[in-house]
Amino acid sequence: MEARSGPAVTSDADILVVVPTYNERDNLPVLARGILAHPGCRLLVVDDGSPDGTGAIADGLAAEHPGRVEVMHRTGPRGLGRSYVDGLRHALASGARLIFQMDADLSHNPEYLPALAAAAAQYDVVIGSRYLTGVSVVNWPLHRIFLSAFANRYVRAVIRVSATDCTSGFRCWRREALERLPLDAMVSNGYAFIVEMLYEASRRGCRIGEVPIIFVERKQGQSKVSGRVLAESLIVPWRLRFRRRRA
Ligand SMILES: Nc1nc2c(ncn2[C@@H]2O[C@H](COP(=O)(O)OP(=O)(O)OP(=O)(O)O)[C@@H](O)[C@H]2O)c(=O)[nH]1
Ligand SMILES: [Mg+2]
Repeated sequence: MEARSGPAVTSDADILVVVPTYNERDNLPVLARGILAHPGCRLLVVDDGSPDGTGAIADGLAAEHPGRVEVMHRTGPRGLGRSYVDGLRHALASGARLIFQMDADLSHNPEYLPALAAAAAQYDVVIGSRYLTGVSVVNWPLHRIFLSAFANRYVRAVIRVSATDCTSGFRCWRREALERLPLDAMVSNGYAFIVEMLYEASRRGCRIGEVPIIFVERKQGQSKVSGRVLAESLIVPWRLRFRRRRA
């Protein structure tokens, strides 16, 4: 992946990209190359003991790019939310000015990093949105498009956030905004964590911006989205709303 022209990410930008991985051995090296093509970017891989050896591949990348690639090897219960809590805490401790979250499966193209980083000059959090200009997804069957579009409308209505893509996992945070989130008190362990972060940011008055991205369905490896994960995604928005009302 080559960097497309766009606003420059300068070498002193101090950007850390946090990428949770579970069985992404074929995708991770390609993603890392795309991220490291931007001089100001570092990569933190948060691997959940992937049985396919993704953790060892990440260690190889860290050895190849000292100071630019770091790896957290998690043990104990796995989960996207849990991995993000650990990874984002580490990102804040590392002093990064901008902190990205993105998937490892090449659905999120690192070519968009500069555009999201540039928008973070005006917003506290910038979302890479699939729905800002119609529906920008590649290789999704029709039922998947409907499911995602429905999920987004549902989430927006329940948590009352106006962003077009509340479930996108491609985001850029200013560190001051991330510091305000209650990372220790999040209720979701899985994919709903993405929604919960946005809800908490919105409640705290963060300015939420969006940049259009084209999302490409994964070609290698398997999705980890299960029925349980989907159920959590339906329930968590309501939990958030009513928990806060009582609080
Ligand atoms: N550390 C960690 N990462 C995870 C876990 N589950 C998923 N991931 C990572 O989270 C990202 C998103 O997971 P996907 O399975 O692609 O989920 P998705 O993008 O919603 O679903 P697809 O569109 O079907 O790919 C990928 O980088 C996964 O490797 C987990 O339990 N722990
Ligand atoms: Mg995916």
